[in-house]
Amino acid sequence: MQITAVQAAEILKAEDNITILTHFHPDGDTIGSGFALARALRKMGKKANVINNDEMHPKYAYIWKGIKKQRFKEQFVVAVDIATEHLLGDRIYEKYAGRIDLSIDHHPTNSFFAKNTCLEGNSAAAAEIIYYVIKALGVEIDEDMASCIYTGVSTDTGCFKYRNTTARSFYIAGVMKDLGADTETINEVMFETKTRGELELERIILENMEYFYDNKLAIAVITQKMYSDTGTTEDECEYIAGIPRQVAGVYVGVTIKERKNGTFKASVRTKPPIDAGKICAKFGGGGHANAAGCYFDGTLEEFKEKIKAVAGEELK
Ligand SMILES: [Mn+2]
Repeated sequence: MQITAVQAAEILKAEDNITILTHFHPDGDTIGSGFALARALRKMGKKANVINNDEMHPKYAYIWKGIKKQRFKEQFVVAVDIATEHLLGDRIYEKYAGRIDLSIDHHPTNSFFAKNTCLEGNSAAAAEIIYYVIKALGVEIDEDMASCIYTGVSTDTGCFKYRNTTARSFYIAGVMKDLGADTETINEVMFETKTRGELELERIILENMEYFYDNKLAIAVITQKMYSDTGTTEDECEYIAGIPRQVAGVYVGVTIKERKNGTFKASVRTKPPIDAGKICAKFGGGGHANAAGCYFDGTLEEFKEKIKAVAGEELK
């Protein structure tokens, strides 16, 4: 059933011994939302843990600072920032699929897998909804919770630069700042800091980037060898998908990544009026108007040629 943030809070008020699940390859929004909620529930005297399928990047460590796993017999399960159960990751999926009580999410593609779903498809981040849930719980938001929520909103909006950013995103960020969120440090860690390996990977990618159709299409390629040569991982380098579109005049920026199993994934970023989701749908993928993704089984050259052709149609 579709419910509001206030109704989600009413349900949570009546529950205890709560497990909060994040999505696999956890990002700032799913972790920030999960721990903000866990901190709020604990402040109410309830027991709550956040459980992840994959390890969380140490750059987010301030989010779980001071939080230790609690021992309890689980009675209620919440999923945050998760559109479908498969995004839980294999290990968590096996244990929790079919038994999630509450989903708090902002993906319009949410499959309503939970008993109750608090879905706001226009919300830039799940953390925005979490803010209203915590408010409705009646918990006073402390500095740590404020930093968690700010992290979710700022990372999912690319530091308030993406088109999903709304007045409400700025408003909530402002409230979090007032409540003590360490916005300077968070912005520096999330948006200003790169490892030498990441910069080296960027250099290799830029050297090999290809341009087509009067520079309206740019294609970058990342191979597994590039990750190993630079000591980087796919997870850390998600942001690289945004680089081809940064070039002035580029309407379609494509980043093709070789996966560990030898197949390929493309991240497509576009500027209006070009629809990234439409391009990726031709390959069985999907996403938003400005950012989407798809997979391909053939060779790199075949994939490049096909994407070039599909993008060419859109750019006509
Ligand atoms: Mn999100």
